[in-house]
Amino acid sequence: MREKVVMITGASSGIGWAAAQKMAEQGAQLILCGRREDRLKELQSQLDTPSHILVFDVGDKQAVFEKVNSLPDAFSSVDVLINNAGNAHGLSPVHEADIEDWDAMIDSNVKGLMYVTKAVLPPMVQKKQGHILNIGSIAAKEVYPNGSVYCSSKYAVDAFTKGLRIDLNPMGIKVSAIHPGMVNTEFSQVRFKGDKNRADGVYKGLQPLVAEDVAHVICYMIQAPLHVNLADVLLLPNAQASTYVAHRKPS
Ligand code: 8X3
Repeated sequence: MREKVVMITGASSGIGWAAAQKMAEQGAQLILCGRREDRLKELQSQLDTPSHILVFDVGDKQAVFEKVNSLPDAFSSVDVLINNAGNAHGLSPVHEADIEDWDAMIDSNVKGLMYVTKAVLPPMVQKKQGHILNIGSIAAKEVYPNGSVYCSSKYAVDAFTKGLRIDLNPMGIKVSAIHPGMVNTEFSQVRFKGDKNRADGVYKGLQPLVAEDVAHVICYMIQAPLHVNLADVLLLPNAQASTYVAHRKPS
């Protein structure tokens, strides 16, 4: 990991933040991307390795390419891209859902992930080396009630990951995805628009993953030998068997 340039989108909170901390411990040089500059600066101040901040919204195509193309020389050739930015907005049946929520999810989870990947790829293709690691979800594997568009966005991430792996196979560029189940981050609060009670209810009676658990596995995936690709990792809390089945202790 030492000397590697690792770019993380959505680094201003949750899994992205924890991944940045873990990579820094391993000596990686980091490009911290997000929309909240103050949060990225706070993260940067805690890190003990060289880092560079890029403030942009992954769904803003022009900004993605401008920012990636503006990277200083020391950071301009990304070795590992962690496509983490994305979120869920709302949990409603199709006929009741807010169409703005759909746009937000498709723009960041799908189009944003694709834009950032395309922007970062040229030096990887030239070097014939690199690693793209996408943060998917159990929602990329199973569709659940009221999650049609969020699940669609994550199924798209899964399909894009598989297609990218095929396209980049001749160049030896690694492409993988990690699909977490329940992780206690800001995720549910964003999904339920700040309704903390509803968000807390998601994890009631069980021990969910925390961001550091996911970051730990991401680090492991990145540090696998060059000839090894942990291509498709489903990461669940032990209490969760599927999107439908989770063992909760009565309160
Ligand atoms: C987050 C996991 O089950 O809420 O992607 O969709 S879930």
